Amino acid sequence: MASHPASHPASVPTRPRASDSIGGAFWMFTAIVLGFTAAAVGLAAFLMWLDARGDGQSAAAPAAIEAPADHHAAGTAVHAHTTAAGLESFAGAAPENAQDLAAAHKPFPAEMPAVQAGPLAKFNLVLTDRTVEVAPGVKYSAWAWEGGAPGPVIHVQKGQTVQITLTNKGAIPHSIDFHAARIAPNVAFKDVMPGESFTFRFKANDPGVYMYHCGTKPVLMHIANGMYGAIVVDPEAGVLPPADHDYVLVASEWYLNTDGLNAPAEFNLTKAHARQPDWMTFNGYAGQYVAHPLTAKPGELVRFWVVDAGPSLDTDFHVVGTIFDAAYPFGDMKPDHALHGVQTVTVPAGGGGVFDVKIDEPGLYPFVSHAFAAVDEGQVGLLKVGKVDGTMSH
Ligand SMILES: [Cu+2]
Repeated sequence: MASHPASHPASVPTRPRASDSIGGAFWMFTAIVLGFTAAAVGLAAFLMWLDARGDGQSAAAPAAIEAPADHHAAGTAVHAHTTAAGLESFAGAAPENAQDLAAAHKPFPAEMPAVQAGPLAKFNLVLTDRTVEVAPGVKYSAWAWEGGAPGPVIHVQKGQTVQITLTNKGAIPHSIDFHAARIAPNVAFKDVMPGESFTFRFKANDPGVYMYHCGTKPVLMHIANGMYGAIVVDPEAGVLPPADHDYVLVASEWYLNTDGLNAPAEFNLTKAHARQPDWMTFNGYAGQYVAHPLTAKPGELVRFWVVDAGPSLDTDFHVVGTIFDAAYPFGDMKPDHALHGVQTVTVPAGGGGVFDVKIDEPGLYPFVSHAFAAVDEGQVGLLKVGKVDGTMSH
């Protein structure tokens, strides 16, 4: 695809208009949903974008990454070279049947599961080495969970005791670090050997939405390989206005050593250090909620519980076409700390945030990381409000 001839922007007809300058990948995914007969429009923009990225590749580039010892002489120019990196990007790689694969993909369930009854909530988490798909037709050799990446959403009530049993079916030691816990890490987050299980408990006293992840070294690699998930700790009843829909989104990046189209790609440490992902996703798969939108009825309160698993990039959460009625930055759930009427809120790597929207007008409302490279790399979904002509029924 990188050899696709460059197209002039003027050759792209009837590019859809929107309040945001939305990238090629977004329109490719959107085209699937909206049923544009001109799906090629999005694809053409997408290929142009790929070509632009391809221009940055050169044999000389790796030398630029090896920064010279004389930092004063290097100045900002070398820095710019480093961030441009010249690393080979596989962003946007897609087989010819990508649209069919996107439609056939079973999306990660974003709906928050129910809380278990009683004072003790028990969860079994099983780690395993498995191939996952991170985008249509793009396979990745992950260290993940039995269901893929992210791991299952854990939902508890403030005051519950949480019992975690971690079973390691992988080939190397792993562990689990719960950001919602106040507990000695050397005791609870210790390495679990292959074939073994480990159980620990903590009391969920702090409401919010938190990351959990493998904390075994090198942590960057264990997280980038898929070993993360979200835990929601509900505040006491009555603290938050009741939501009609609770959707959990785990943002993350994928760093690939190949395009993953023929054989599974593996982790690329150089790209991870350069923070140059190939794909960025909500719940592990590029654009899955574009092909399979989340839904609400007009006027309903939709609450997004967002975790950014990283491993390294922030998520600038934004819903196109509306404004947050309430935002709980960093997952601070105290109502008098909430923000109102704000457009975009950063969710830091390793952090969370909670966002309420109430949309009256039927339509398709994209939710994105408004750091727009993330959108081109797959961190985009749709909230379908009410009945929208020309979209799938669900
Ligand atoms: Cu691990």
